[in-house]
Amino acid sequence: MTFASVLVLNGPNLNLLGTREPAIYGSETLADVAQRCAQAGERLGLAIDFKQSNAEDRLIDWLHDARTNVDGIVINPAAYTHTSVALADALTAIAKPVIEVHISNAHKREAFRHHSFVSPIAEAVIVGCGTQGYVLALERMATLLKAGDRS
Ligand code: CA2
Repeated sequence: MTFASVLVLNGPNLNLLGTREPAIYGSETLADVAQRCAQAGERLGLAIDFKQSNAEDRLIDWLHDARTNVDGIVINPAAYTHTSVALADALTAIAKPVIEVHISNAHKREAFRHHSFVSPIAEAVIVGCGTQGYVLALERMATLLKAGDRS
């Protein structure tokens, strides 16, 4: 039984998760993360739509669809976090809560990863919690959507 729907959106190169750089991103694949999110969704009463694209325009089109299709958005914009005003504009156009997730702690890494165009739009930002960050984001999203508050 679900009470709300959440789009979990993943940006460029996250399809390579689990194949390289395990010291930074861990050893789970994106399919493993999708499964974790589906399980969390069942537990929390959220219908999860989990998607990934390497293409900025595709991510933006999905966000436009989300204006009418979903109640909240969890997004790991990957490198577009640091570069894309277009993605930030698309997120701004959606009057739904957004939670930003990063698997690694971007603030411990190169300076160019320290700025996010998405964070000013997000209700919350979860960084450096590994792939567990997605589950934490869904838990927070369930709280926000259930209570309709920001406590
Ligand atoms: O830590 C995160 O989740 C990031 O969003 C991941 C992005 C990076 O550009 C951000 O600064 C932080 C990179 C995703 C690429 O993921 C890969 C995973 C394994 C192998 C190669 C790439």
